[in-house]
Amino acid sequence: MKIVLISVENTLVCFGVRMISAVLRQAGFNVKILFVPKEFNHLETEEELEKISDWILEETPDLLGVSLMSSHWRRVIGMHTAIRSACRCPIIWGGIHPTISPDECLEYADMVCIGEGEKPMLELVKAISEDKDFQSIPGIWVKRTDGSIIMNSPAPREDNLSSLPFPDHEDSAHRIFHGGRIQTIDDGIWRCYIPGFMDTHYVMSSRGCPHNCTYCCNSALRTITHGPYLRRRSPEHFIGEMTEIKAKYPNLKGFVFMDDSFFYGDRTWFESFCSLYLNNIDLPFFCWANPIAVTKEKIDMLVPAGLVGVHVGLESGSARVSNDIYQRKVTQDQFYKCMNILHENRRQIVDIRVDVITDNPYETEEEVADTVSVLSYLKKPFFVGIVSLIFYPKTMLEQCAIRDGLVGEGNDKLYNEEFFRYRPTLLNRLMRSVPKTPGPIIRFLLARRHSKWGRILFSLFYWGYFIGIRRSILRARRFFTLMYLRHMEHRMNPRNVVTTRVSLIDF
Ligand code: B12
Ligand code: SF4
Repeated sequence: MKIVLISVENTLVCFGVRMISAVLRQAGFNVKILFVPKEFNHLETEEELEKISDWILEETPDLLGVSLMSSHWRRVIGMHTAIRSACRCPIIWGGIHPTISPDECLEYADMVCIGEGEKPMLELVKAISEDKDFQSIPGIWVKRTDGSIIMNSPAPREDNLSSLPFPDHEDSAHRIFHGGRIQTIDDGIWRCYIPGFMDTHYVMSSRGCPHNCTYCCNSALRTITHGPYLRRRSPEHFIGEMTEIKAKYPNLKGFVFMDDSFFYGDRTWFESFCSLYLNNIDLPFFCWANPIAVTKEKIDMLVPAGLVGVHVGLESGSARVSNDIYQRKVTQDQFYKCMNILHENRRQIVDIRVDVITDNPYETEEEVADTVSVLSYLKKPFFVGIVSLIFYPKTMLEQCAIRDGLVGEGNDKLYNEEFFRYRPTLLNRLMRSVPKTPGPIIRFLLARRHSKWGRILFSLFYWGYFIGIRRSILRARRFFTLMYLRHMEHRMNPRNVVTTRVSLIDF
């Protein structure tokens, strides 16, 4: 039996399809993954869709699986329509969006997988390959030919993550739609789709999160399936995966731990992880953290092991928004304490990033100003990641927004909003300027933002700052171009120093 899995994410991280593929492959099935990465909100052209469906037709799969998040909705609909007319095999959708909005997905797909898909998908594939009934598998909803839906009970979450195989990185069985055609994935292509700036690899040691923030899908996910929610792999299992990856990609420069909050767990887990990591991996790593979980004890263990980057969420500097609207339960004191611990280790932790949510209709202008103010008191250096609030389906906050008439029910427009494109308001711009500007200047501008002169001053400052940044980028680009030219010249003619000098003058 042949299975083709499709991921439309704009990176090659794709844990979901890689896990499904690994489990099926371990059971001896023939699986291929097709990655179709694309910029946010860019739809496939007719010609591209034709190439994708032609490839699927050639592969003649017996089952086709598609993985999607809510923001992929429009693209997946387009792709589904093209594929459906070319290929008659059953199509199953899985991932976060089918999990939280199965009815909507079943208007298109034949089946959807709700929640974690390793067990349900394996049972489904076995049933289809043995020609058995596959309509009552827990975790899978099936659309009958008359359009009615069989809603099977959810499958329990996998309680022992260490019993699962490692995500599938068998590049020879994977294809990518890149440069207008379907091709195998080489080193160069890998690099194009790494989210970040260096040759890092993404891994996860846990699933779930102990918190329940109202804007986050964890608030929806924990109610949909049952079983323990926050689970962690054993340090040995996690290190085993990284050891394989390190051996496979010799140019690897580091790892990014994508756990919802890497810092949860007991002391023994961290002790064992750190010693194994140092002995077997010994590369820099980055992770995400909820400020409450960051303690001096853990930082003191993780820094010598290679911790170089931590992303923490402030989300809002207003206590009302943080507690009542987002239910974050992180006090300002806890946040500052976490930032101080990170700052004490700034020589090793070179990438400290604070995430903030803006453009929230439940937040007043004064409350956004509170966020800017909190940021302005933080010790530098740090980066700030500003994202626009998106009401993701079935989250607690989306339910409030529907109740308050801020979004219509089933309104797919909100899936297409871009997370990183925040509004160009004065406060958002001020927020963005914080890491590069002394705190007193930020607070001076903040206090005068309502007066005409304050706004003029801010414009002068912002555009000066902005132009300043652009100038530095241009300078850096010139510098690297020059270095590259010198390198090439030297390779072509090692003795020719004169032309190098000429290039220097040119620049
Ligand atoms: C790691 C991660 C990323 C990584 C990797 C994503 C990935 N798919 O691997 C990166 C950094 C690339 C990423 C990017 C984004 N992410 Co993200 N991400 C996560 C995170 C923290 C973990 C997801 C994960 O890998 N879990 C582990 C794997 C194994 O689980 P899984 O993907 O759910 O897959 C399982 C099941 O869903 C199912 N399954 C999945 N696919 C399929 C397919 C088939 C056929 C079947 C049968 C089953 C199946 O089985 C899998 C194994 O059990 C989640 C938070 C969370 N709690 O889920 C957010 C989350 C998924 N991300 C989110 C968002 C919004 C984004 C971005 C849109 C943000 C942005 N604007 O940049 C981008 C989108 C990227 C793009 N343009 O395509 C939202 C999604 C909300 C929604 N309703 O869609 C989440 C839920 C966080 C949140 N805000 O609540 N993300
Ligand atoms: S701490 Fe982060 S991952 Fe956990 S529920 Fe809150 S937003 Fe989601």
